[in-house]
Amino acid sequence: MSQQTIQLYLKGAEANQSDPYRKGNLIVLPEKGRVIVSGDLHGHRRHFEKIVDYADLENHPETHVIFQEILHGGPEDDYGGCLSYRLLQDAIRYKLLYPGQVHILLGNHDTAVVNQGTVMKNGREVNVAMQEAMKREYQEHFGLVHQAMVHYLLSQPLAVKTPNKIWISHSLPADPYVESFDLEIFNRPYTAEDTRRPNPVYLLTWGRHHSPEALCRMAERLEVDLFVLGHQPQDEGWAVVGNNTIILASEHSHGCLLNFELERLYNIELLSERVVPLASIL
Ligand SMILES: [Mn+2]
Repeated sequence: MSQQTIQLYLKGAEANQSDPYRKGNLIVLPEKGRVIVSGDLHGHRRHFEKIVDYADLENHPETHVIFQEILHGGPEDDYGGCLSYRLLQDAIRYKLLYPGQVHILLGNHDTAVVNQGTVMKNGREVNVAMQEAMKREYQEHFGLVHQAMVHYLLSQPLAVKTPNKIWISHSLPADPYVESFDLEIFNRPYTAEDTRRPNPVYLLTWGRHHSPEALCRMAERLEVDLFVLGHQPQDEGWAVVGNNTIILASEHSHGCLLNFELERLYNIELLSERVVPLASIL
């Protein structure tokens, strides 16, 4: 059982590194096809399943599905331990079935797992709670399972870039860091150290409250027109920020996904029309 789990994480890491669209830490998507983007899932299995059904990858070989922030939240064991690591494992299995079509991005909760820190969600500590559940499940093998999980998390790409100039990442550096943010992080292998404050992966995944001006400047620096982000909770499931950014959330009953084509040009209005409430998918 523990051996299989360790193997799953190692195979998932290999699949991330050998993703046919991976260039450095980016996924650079091709000229043609469809993209389905999930916002934060935080253990929401039903929405994960809906996205999998909606994408129907088996019958749509040119469709790509992007996930982020799968951990921390959702079902608990009898002792209040967080079981979201099981949803991540299922997402890795999905990637292994469709390695060139499923792309799972690094989120800040992943960095909390890497650094074994505490992290709060809705007023509750979730990272130690997840470790406790994993200890109950994997017993004396917990250390090796956790190590394999960290290895997997650090293999994840940081962002997706499309030919029609849309950038998808968990977040972006907050306003004070927009100018100084080191874009080399997308080209060189990143390490656990990079996920710690104030290093670039930390800035990328933890940034919040971006001004419209900062989002414009970041778009210039990254040579894109539009951003699709997660990370910041959205009661309505999505929101537009400034004139170039959509923030998605997929972790609650108003959760949404985004569904767009790679061969079309979008502005923020046209892209907003491609937001789909998960409740509308039966
Ligand atoms: Mn987040």
